[in-house]
Amino acid sequence: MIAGDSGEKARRPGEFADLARRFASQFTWGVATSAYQIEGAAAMDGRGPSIWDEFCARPGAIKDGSSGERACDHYHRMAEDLALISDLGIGAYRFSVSWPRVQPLGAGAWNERGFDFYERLVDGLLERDIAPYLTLYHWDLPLALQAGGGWENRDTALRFVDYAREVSRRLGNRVRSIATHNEPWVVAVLGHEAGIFAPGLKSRRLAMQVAHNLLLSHGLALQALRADGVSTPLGIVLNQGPIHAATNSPEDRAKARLDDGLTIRWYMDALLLGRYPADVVEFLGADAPTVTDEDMRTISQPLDFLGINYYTRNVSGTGEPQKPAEDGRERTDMGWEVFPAGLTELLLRLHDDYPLPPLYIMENGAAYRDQLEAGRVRDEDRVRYLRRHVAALADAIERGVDVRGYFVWSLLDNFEWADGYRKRFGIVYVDYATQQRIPKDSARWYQQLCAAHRHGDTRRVAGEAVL
Ligand code: IFM
Repeated sequence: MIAGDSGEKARRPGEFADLARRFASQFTWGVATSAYQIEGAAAMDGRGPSIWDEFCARPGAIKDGSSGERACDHYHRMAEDLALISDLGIGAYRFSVSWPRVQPLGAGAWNERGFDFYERLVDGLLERDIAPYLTLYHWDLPLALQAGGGWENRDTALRFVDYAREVSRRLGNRVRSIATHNEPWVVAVLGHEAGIFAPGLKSRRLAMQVAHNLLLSHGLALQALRADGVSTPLGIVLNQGPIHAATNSPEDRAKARLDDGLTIRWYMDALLLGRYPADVVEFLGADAPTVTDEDMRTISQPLDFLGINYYTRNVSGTGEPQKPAEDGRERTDMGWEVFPAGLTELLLRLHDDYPLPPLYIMENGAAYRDQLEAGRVRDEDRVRYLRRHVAALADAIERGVDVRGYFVWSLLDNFEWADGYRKRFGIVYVDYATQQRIPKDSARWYQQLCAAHRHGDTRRVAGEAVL
C-alpha cells in the first residue's frame, strides 16, 4: 500500500475532495502507457521487428542511442505493474497492443504467445477491477509492412483491418473501449515529413498521404468491427492543443490558422464532418493526398468516443521563434509550455465547432528532471502540472463539454521515442539499472484524488451515462 502526502507544501485540507467533487460519479481516472515504450522483450516469444526497432538502430536517431529493446521490461513484470495500479487505487489502464507481437509480419500468421500476453494483461486488469482501454496502433508498425511502403500504401490499411478484427475477436468484449490510432498527426508528420520518428522519411506529400491512409484505416476498421458485431465503444485518439498567433499581425494570424488546419482541422473535419479543410487542401497543392469521396464517407464513420491528448499550446508565427529559455514561460523538461488554460480553451472550441461524441483525455502529463533521493522522488512540478490540468478539465466540463475520463501519461517512466530514456513522464519512477519501480509524490497525489473521487460526494449529472 502506498501512502503519504503529495509532497507539496501548504496543501489545503480538503483539496482532493473539492477537486474530485467537480467530476461526475462515473468519471474515469486512469493511467496510460504504450507497448513499445514499456514492454521490452523485443525479440521474445515470436515478436517480429517493428519500424521502431529498425529506426532505433540508426546512428543518431535516438538522442541517448537507446531503443525499446528492454524498456521497462513490462513484458516480464506485468503482474507487478498491475499490482502497482491497483495499490494506487487507479480505476483504468490504457495500453496498446504491439502489432508485431501478435502478427510478426503484419499479414498472415498470428503469434499465439503474443496474444497470450495480452490475454493475461486484460484478465489481470479485470481481476483487479481496473478497466482496460485498448489502443490498436501506437506507432509500432511491423517492419515487413514498411518494405511494401508502410502507411503510404493503401494496402496497409487493409492489413490493419485484419489486425483490428483479430484483436477485437480475442479481447474486444473484455475491454472498455478500443481506439484505432494514437496521434495520427505524429505518425504522419514526425515520421514522414520531419523524419525524426520512425520510419524517418522526409516528404510532405508522403506525410499527407500517410495521414489520409491512417484515417482511412480507422474508418475501414470501424466498419469491419461493427459488421462483426463488436459492441465495445470504438474511437480514435488525437493529439491537440490550441494554436495561438505569436503576434496580432495578419501574417502571424494566417500562419496560426494554417497550422490549426494542419494539426486540428485536418483530422477533426475528416472524422466528424467528412471532408478536409479547403484552405489546407489549397495550401498543400500538389502535396495533397489522393482521396475519393467514398474514402471521406468511410473516414467519417460515427465515433463512440474521441480521445484527446493534451500537453501544451503552440505559438505560431512567421518570424524567428523566440528561444524557449528567453520567453519567460514556464516549461517542462520537454521544453513544452505549461498552459492549463489551453485544455479548457481547446475543449470548448471543439464543443462549439463539431458534433462531438463523448470525449476522453487519453493523455496528459509532463516530463521533469526527477531526482531519486533517499528512496523518494519529490516531483512537485508534476503534481502542480496535474492539479492545474485536472482543474482546467473541470472548468470545461462545468461549461458543458461532455468529457468522461482522464488518463495521466504515464504510469511509468519509459522510452520517450527520439529522446530515449532522458525524459521521464512517469508518476512512477523507474530505476532502469534494477527495474525497480518507485512511486513519485505525483503518484501519491493522484492516488488521493482517485480515492477522494471514489469515496466522495461527486457531482450527479442528469442522465449521466458510462461508456
Ligand atoms: O510518450 C508520448 C506518447 O507516446 C504519445 N503522446 C505524447 C507522449 C509524450 O511525448
